[in-house]
Amino acid sequence: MDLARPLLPTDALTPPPGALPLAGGPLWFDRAELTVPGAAPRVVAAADLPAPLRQALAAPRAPLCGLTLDRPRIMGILNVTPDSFSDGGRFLDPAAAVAQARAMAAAGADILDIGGESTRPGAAEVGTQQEIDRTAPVIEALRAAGLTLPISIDTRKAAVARAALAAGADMVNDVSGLTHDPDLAGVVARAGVPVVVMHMRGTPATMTAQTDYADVLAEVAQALADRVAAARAAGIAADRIVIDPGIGFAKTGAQNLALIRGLALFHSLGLPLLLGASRKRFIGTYGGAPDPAGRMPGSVAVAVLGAQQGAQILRVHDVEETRQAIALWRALALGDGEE
Ligand code: HH2
Repeated sequence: MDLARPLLPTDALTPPPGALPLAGGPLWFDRAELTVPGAAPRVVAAADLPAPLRQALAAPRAPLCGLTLDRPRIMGILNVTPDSFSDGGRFLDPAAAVAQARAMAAAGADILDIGGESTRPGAAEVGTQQEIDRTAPVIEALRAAGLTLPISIDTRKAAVARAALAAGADMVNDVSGLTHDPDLAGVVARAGVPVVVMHMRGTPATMTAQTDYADVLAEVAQALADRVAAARAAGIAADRIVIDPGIGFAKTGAQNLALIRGLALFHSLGLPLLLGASRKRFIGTYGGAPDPAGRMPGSVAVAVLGAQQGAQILRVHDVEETRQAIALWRALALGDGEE
């Protein structure tokens, strides 16, 4: 497929003539690196891009669960698990989970992502009933407590998604990109809810051995385009699909860097883009932070770089720190909130 990586300025205050908006938002580009199969990449003026690519890059994205996507939205992570790599065991008690969810909402989260199964490298699969028992009561309790924020269920399983949606969740986040459970796409389609389609290879237990890519950016983009086509064939509306390159899922540290550096390429698919890098291993590797709990500063830096490349959703553990950093980036780069 043809792909183009818009070259985004760090100072986006004044668009020059001929600039196109990125995804209908405040960022813009007037040049892009165009990759056509069989030819070397070349930088072209935005006006010289093939019309379908121009349209995909520039068109506004549909709102997600009522949230406009003309600015980066913060998805706060809540893992109701004993073994998640960063917050495992802290929120297994439903009361602790509810308190953490409310704290993230107060800190400025736009969406909460609730998961009952760790998908860290090497993790074993959790039984369906156990995953439901961990997540559905927490979602129910949050709704009973009056929390109105959109809630996403982080699961690979149709039955878990069904229970979460019945309990009050609004969207589904599947790290397997609708490949793990053949029934999940149908559940999403029938419910008419948004879904995050993430890229990975293999399973959390096997993925670390599947990092053989000739061109990680192009291959992940093509694989995501294939999964989006499958989702649409299963009846999921195009304006309900979010894509995610899956940082750390069947990727080496260097491949994670390449994906984040070239992140804007994924706007070629014409869909909202989610970046999930928070506290992951590569942040420890490049930031000299062996303990996941000490990776907040590097995670915030990566979130800002993701926002600069137009990622519409940032999936993070540290909501307040990320919100503050993004607010400063918006003030500096876009003049947002200037008096
Ligand atoms: N990463 C994790 C889990 N779910 N979903 C999306 N869409 N994108 C991601 O990058 C992503 C995700 C892994 O992180 P975490 O939830 O913190 O850990 P664990 O899987 O150990 O629970």
